[in-house]
Amino acid sequence: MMKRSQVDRTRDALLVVDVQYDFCSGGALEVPDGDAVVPVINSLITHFRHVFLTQDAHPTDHFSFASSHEGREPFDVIDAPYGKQTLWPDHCVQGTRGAAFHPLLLTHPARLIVRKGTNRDIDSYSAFFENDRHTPTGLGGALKETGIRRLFLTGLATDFCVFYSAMDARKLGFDVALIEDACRGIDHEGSLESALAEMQKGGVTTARSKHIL
Ligand code: VGL
Ligand code: ZN
Repeated sequence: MMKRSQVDRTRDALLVVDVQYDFCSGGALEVPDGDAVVPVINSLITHFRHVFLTQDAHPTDHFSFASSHEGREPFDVIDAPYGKQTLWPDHCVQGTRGAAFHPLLLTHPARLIVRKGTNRDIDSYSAFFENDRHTPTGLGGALKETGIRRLFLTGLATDFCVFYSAMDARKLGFDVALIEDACRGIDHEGSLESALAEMQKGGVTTARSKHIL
């Protein structure tokens, strides 16, 4: 638990991961209670000068879609050239409603929106590196050039895109705090519990929105 602390408007950034229709209720890859993060994130956004958003944005025939692999079902795991890849229902297809941000999310204060998963042949969970764990999205450089030292992480899903973003941010040398009430997980076969345990081991601290506001 973090001590009550004020946000440092110069060095802290809020990272809002994938708060899009398809991860919210009625979406193609619905995260249980996903919509609940929206009012929490909106109240946080006004306290930060530096707000960064990510947007999952796949082409129609994306490699991570079960529909791109004959005889495969969502949540099957296959061997990709870059390692294991979980297969998903078609989601966040570029230019569709499912890829749009939740309509109530305050997106306008964001200084940068990072699209990821745009390359057909490789998935991208992390806001920083594609799933080959190597190809950068550019966000790390943008944060460093902006003088950011600490990241507050919010969004969907805690056990996939938020988790990989948090771990990569630590690798890049940022301090990272997960805002628990501003995230929700998919929680497939224990993925939420193991993600939380790994983040803790990796030096990601946790906070609740009321403690940082
Ligand atoms: C995500 C699975 C596939 C996420 C994105 O935002 O956590 N999960 N694409
Ligand atoms: Zn995706």
